[in-house]
Amino acid sequence: MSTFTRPASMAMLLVLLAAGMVSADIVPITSVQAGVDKHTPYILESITVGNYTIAKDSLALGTSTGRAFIGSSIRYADDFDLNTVATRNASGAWTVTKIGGLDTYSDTNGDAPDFFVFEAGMKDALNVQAILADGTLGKMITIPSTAWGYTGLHRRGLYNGGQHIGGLAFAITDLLDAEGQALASDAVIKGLLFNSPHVDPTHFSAAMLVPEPATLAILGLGALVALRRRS
Ligand SMILES: [Ca+2]
Ligand SMILES: [Ca+2]
Repeated sequence: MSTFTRPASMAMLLVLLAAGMVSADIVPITSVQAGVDKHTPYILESITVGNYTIAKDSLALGTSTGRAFIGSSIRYADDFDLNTVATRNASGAWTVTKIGGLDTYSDTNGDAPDFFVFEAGMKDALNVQAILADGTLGKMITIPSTAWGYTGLHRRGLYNGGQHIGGLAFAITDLLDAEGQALASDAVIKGLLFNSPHVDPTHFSAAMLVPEPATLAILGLGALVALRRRS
């Protein structure tokens, strides 16, 4: 009997480990502020994930490349309108780099999620790889289609018309390096590669907290004081 139970419990342990690896901080987006009275355009104002809310001011867009269906463009993922969709049909990989216009991206908000993705239909799994600082790829993680959280909005228009728009969030530490180890919280990456040929993105952004002008002024004042003291 033990010959049967041991492989079975090993298999269960592996399943639990695998599940823990991909779902630790990958969470549905629980609500959004976008558009007025659910009318288009659905201009995103803020995203809420559990008890964390991030405003548009702290969200940076990236530059998307990849294929989308004729009449739709992958760059529609790079605006704040949740109704613009990049319709995709076995379109291959979708890459996002130049987040916030910068060559590299790193965490700015501690344990809070860093990346926010929205999709029309909420039925597509999301396979994600980090594009590491040296341009190589990290190991892929698969986010199941059950991770999408419903925004309460549905896509209006020709492509994906009527489909529910869902969102999910994850952190840089959910991504893996080339050996399959989770990235450190201070990891520096170039961007993300979504190896999901059918996912229909309506928006992608990343948390990028910039110091407020008041903070900058205080920092500037501090530097000035330090210089005066030195002279
Ligand atoms: Ca973070
Ligand atoms: Ca879809």
